[in-house]
Amino acid sequence: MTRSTNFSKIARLATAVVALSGSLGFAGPNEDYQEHCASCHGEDRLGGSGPALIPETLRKIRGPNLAEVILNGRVATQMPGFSEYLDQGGADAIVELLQTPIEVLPPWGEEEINASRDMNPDYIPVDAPVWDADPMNITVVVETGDHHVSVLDGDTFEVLDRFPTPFAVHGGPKYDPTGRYLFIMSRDGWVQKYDIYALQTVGQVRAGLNSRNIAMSSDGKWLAVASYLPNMLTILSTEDLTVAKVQMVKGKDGTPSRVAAVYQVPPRESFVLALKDVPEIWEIFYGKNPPQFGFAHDWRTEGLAHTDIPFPVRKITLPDYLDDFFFDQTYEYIMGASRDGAEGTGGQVIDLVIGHKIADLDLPGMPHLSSGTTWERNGTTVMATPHMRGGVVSVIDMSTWETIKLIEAKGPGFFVRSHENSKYIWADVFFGPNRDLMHVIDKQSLEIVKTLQPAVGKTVAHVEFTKDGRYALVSVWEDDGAVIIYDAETLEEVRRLPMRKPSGKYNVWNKITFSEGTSH
Ligand code: DHE
Repeated sequence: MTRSTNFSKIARLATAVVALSGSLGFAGPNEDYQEHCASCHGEDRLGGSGPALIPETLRKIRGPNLAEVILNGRVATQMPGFSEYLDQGGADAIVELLQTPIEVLPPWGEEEINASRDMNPDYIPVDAPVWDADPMNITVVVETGDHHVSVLDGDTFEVLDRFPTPFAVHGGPKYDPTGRYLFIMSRDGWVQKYDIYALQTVGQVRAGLNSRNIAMSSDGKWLAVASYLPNMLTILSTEDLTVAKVQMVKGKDGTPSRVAAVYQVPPRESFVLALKDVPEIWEIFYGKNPPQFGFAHDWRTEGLAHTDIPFPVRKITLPDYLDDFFFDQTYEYIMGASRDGAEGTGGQVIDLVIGHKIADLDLPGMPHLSSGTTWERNGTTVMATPHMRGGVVSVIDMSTWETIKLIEAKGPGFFVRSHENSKYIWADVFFGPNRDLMHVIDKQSLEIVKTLQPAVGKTVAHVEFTKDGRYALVSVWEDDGAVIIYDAETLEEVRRLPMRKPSGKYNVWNKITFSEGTSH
């Protein structure tokens, strides 16, 4: 990739420039930043060949760790150490600067996004996979430890490829509907397209400056990118990563809003946006015949037909903020909650067809709805969601929207996962002293049947299944971590694959067939 090539050149150049200018000591954080960091991370801290250094993207790395990276570099990346030129005080002062929000953002619209496109000149498309595995049982593993993705054969668990990604990937990568192309997004707004058949990166583009997640259209033509900075949704052509539309987001009263997340709604051929700063959700249609419900009036007043307007917008006003969603399997109902909500503020159910709230949800402790899972129980569909505060997993009856059970867990969790062919749901305990535990819960009795402790003292989280649900893949979420493969029936460990801080895992079949057990 040209980006990493440029990156290493620039990093070496930056180091050389600093070396030539001699030891600079502590000149003040702004001067030190420009001297040592700007050539890779941008004069404005919004990134260049290196990632953006702004609080929004650095929040995961605590102050002392950041100073350590500045002084000693980051192993297995292009980031060199600067201890020769900076003392601890100088590094600490730069950290303080990096943790200060940027007041004025540079323009980042269609022109800038298109100009950032970086297509791989060495990419050669292939007619068929260059490997021998079942294309529907490929699973990708995001390794956040050194910013790579591993491509696994879901039958043999052989690693077919391991390729570099942009810095700090977040949210689920998305497959196109054939399962051939993978799209990955970093918190810096970079979107990478990877061809699984050819095991090659096709290219990348910076669709936002600080982004949240991506969603694929059901026809595979469009990729929507939700961003905090700027407040916008970018719609890219999946073919060549060019911009199809930049939709700035302002609530009905003109308040600008960050886009917390975007999801696809296949039956309606639309994307639905969770908004952080206004009590609205937006639906943006990409299909030829969008349903005729309550579109924003801007396109109607222009006197144009549906089909003349690319990506018409429908804005739904809500009684409360909703920035975390879960869709039922029909995609008619949205279960939503606000992440900023205090404990016990609950959530709402919105009927997307009529655009109204139809029920309240009784949910304690900051639910993480986008990580929920559904299944059939006693003739009705139920949904389980973890909570990021309070140690329970809530189970909700999706016909009455009532909470039917609070399953006591050993602490707050992040992800709950299952598969149609499994009788269990798996719930991690991501936060607190018991973060090395993983609960396995019976889908019918709603009782914990086993609590696994795969690596004592290490964070264990996020589960994905193989295509047939026979094996469950669990992350040991540490830099010297692993993906552990369990027999999903006997709950015995089958194999352990060493990985660098593996986070999410994503199976082609489970994703493109919208398995009820996993996120879409
Ligand atoms: Fe995530 C998915 C939001 C913090 C790892 N996370 C999602 C999604 C949303 C979201 C909206 C679903 C989108 C999708 O996959 O398309 N996450 C948020 C937050 O608001 C929150 C709490 C704070 C933030 O600053 O973003 C947050 N998330 C984290 C983390 O700290 C995690 C654990 C580590 C990290 O990488 O930052 C994390 N989030 C993940 C992962 C998924 C995810 C691995 C995809 C799960 C899946 O199976 O689909």
